[in-house]
Amino acid sequence: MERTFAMIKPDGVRRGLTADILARIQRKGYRLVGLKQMVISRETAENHYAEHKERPFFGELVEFITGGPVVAIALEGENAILGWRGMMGATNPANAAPGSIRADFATTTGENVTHGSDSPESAQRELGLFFKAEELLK
Ligand code: DAT
Ligand code: MG
Repeated sequence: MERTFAMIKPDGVRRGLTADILARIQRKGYRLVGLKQMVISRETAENHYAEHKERPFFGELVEFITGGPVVAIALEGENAILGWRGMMGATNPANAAPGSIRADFATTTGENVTHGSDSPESAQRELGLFFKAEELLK
């Protein structure tokens, strides 16, 4: 069993896609072990996306991700890290596999509806950044 951090980004929440995305996760068979709606602080956003600090889009990325409520999700399941990345599709929706969330719901890289940790190390770091231990099911 593996845990990963998933997020419905502000564009997804604003556009009313929360229920659809949660339904996909549940149909897949992942267990929701943490779930909350929140507005991300600038500090948490800069920490979450620290690997992109030097990229030209970093400022816009932080503005975007702090610009409205998100849904923070802790998922559990077999191979959940890669499995959830697969369900999301490629970062650029133009390259996302047909039927993936980003292919179905997004048109631009900057506003691509969902986030998912990309490795066991990222998953552990991001789950710790967004959830207190007592907010996660055992
Ligand atoms: P992913 O979200 O698929 O893990 P990433 O970690 O490379 O992708 O980038 C994080 C987010 O930053 C991505 O979801 C959207 C934004 N982003 C990435 N590359 C971008 C670009 N070239 N222009 C604008 N935004 C970009
Ligand atoms: Mg990433």
